[in-house]
Amino acid sequence: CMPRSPRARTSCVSVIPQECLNRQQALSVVQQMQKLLVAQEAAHLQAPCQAGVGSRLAVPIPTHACLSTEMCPQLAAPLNGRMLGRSLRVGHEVHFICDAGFRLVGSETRACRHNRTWSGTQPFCRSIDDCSSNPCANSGTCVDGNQSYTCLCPPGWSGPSCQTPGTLAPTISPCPSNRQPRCAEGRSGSRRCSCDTGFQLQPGGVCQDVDECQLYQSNPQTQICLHDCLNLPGSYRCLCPPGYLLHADRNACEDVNECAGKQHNCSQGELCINTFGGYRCVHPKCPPPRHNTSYVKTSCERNPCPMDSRACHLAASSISFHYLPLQANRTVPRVLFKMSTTRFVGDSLRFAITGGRGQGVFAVRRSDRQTGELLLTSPVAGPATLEVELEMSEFSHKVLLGKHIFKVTAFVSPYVF
Ligand SMILES: [Ca+2]
Ligand SMILES: [Ca+2]
Repeated sequence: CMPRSPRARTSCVSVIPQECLNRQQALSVVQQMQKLLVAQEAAHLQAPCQAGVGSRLAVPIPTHACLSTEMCPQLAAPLNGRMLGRSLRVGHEVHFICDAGFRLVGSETRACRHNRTWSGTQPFCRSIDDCSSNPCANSGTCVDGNQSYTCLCPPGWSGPSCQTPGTLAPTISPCPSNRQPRCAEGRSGSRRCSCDTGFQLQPGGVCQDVDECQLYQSNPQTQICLHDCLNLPGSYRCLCPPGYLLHADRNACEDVNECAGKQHNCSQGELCINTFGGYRCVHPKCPPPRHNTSYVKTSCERNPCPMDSRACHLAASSISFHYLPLQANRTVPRVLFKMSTTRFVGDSLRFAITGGRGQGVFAVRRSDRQTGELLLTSPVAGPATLEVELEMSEFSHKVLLGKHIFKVTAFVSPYVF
């Protein structure tokens, strides 16, 4: 019942939490309904015997329902929803409901007809589009989540709705943080007052909002939000930086996969690489032809060498590109990447770092006879882009048979998530 849109929050729609059903209450109502329905059905199914011998039931049961043992085909509950009612007999009904965050499209109720077919059509549950109200200001991009949305803000704007100029600064809610308590007179004439959840009774007799952010957020042991916390009257809300969605647990931040959701602006020839908190457009390129050596444009495999070209035989037989998204300050040592050969004909493999700008934090080592691995050896504070070039050389009786080059790029997030 908290206003979902931050704009609604600033316009101060006062919703008293007690008037609304929380998740547990709503679930309990649904369960009660289900029980009622099962009980009714059971009564209905027993009725034919009584009706058949001249029952004196006050409510007449239609003959076809009493006598019919004919059934309709089994129905399935919709994905992200449930089916209430289990009887498939003629004259019976089943009902469909969707989970929170979804709305039903199609028939809410279906009845088993005389011709043993169901009325209506099979419904399905469609996710409620949280972006339909265009909640992001200043040309922010809205990303639909599970009962929530995230605004991806353009440069110069931040905040949950891209309404804050500059860096992320929680908006100060103009809603009053004080409320009147609810009081009742006791028999002895004593007066007892209490406050809504999220408020605390003050000596002056008013209910004052508990600032959960101030109380818990500054201490890593009690931190309630993974990133930022916004205090609200009676509650609080966790905020995530642009490029992240608030997780369903309401306190963690989840990276938005812009590449999967087509929320990127990479051009046709570019590859979209999802990173923590963003994405990159990359364009891996094979080396241009040189010294009788050329590479297949699409896979960077070396073309066959002219017989007499020593330079070509010494050049790498393949060059591959690898992009690794990484969170900031990961614990080390950490294996980032493994390399091996499928066509091992020599007697030994050697692995080495041969270039790149991130050698200081990387190391290579052999993990088994045919595999080498790239290790991160010290934590990296983001944001950073680290590049490293690795070489795997294959030898037979100390004679070089061939070598493969791996160009690895790590995109490190500004955050630890
Ligand atoms: Ca609060
Ligand atoms: Ca991302």
